[in-house]
Amino acid sequence: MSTYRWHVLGAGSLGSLWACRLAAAGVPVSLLLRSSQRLLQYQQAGGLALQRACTTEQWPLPAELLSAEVPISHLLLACKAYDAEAAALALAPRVLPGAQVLLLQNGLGSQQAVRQHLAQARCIAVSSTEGAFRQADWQVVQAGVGQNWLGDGGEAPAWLADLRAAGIASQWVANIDSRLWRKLAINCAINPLTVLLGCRNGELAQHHATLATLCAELEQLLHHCGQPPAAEPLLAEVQRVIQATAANYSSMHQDVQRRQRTEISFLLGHAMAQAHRHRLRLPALAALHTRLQGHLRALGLPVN
Ligand code: NAD
Ligand code: KPL
Repeated sequence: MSTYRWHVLGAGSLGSLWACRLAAAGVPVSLLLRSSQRLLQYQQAGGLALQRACTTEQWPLPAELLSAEVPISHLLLACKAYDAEAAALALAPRVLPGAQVLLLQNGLGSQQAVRQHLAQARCIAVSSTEGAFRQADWQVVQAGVGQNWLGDGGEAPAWLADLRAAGIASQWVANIDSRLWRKLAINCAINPLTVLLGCRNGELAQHHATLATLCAELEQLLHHCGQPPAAEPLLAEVQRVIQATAANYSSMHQDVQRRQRTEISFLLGHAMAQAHRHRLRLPALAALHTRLQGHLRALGLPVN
């Protein structure tokens, strides 16, 4: 039995998946919920339900508000990138010096914002290819097997073994920024196009010239941002991901389909902000960003 407790903020898809697997391995877990109303709903539901393979398990994990007073030594921040900074700010008074904080957000930009508010903690970024979705409130389905890469530039922590024992495929990497940049570049090439064309990932195989232009600009950006290993060879990797996920709708396409806010600011928006900072002209990416923002605006969705 672990002597520490993971607090999990965000009882959404990935947060619930991590929380249930940790609990199943005997690691103490508490959920952090955003309001008394959500807490009551959670209690009435009798906990989280996780569906994986052919089984559904009920996990009546303890839950508390962000404003509770229990100090936090291990925190899994499992909200969307656009909610991460506010969540970190709200939890900052509870986070102990030297606390371990895992940042599950896709893209880049939110991790830096969180670190500013949790300077007392060790913030570790995670790049995840796991898949989960919410069937209903408090009911999560594991959608496929994936991998998590974790790192902060330092040594691997001892609790990594507990993640693995819980069946959370976790690999410590020396250069997590390179992983995050590589994934961001792949997402920038694929996700906006799937939204604008209204298609599954596989249909992008018919848009080779567009992908080649976008990848060439993304490679330039990666070089200017000090990430040359993340740039090599991008187009081939994008084509591989398109083939491997041909039947899927990208996460951004799914967000738009559900009329939910996208993580655009932490993907293509972050890429454009970095290009601007480096005075780099990337016309195809800039046009894609403008078209995507126009598309979101027309649907009444946030453009950031
Ligand atoms: P989600 O929307 O399913 O869950 C996020 C949860 O955080 C929601 O329940 C929301 O209410 C909660 N939340 C937000 N702010 C909060 C606050 N202040 N207090 C308490 N709760 C708060 O999102 P998700 O799909 O789990 O994604 C989380 C991150 O992981 C995203 O950046 C996403 O891109 C990334 N990711 C997701 C998947 C996946 O399969 N779902 C895969 C890879 C990466
Ligand atoms: O990560 C993805 C996403 O949809 O966000 C890809 C790799 C593009 C798969 O759909």
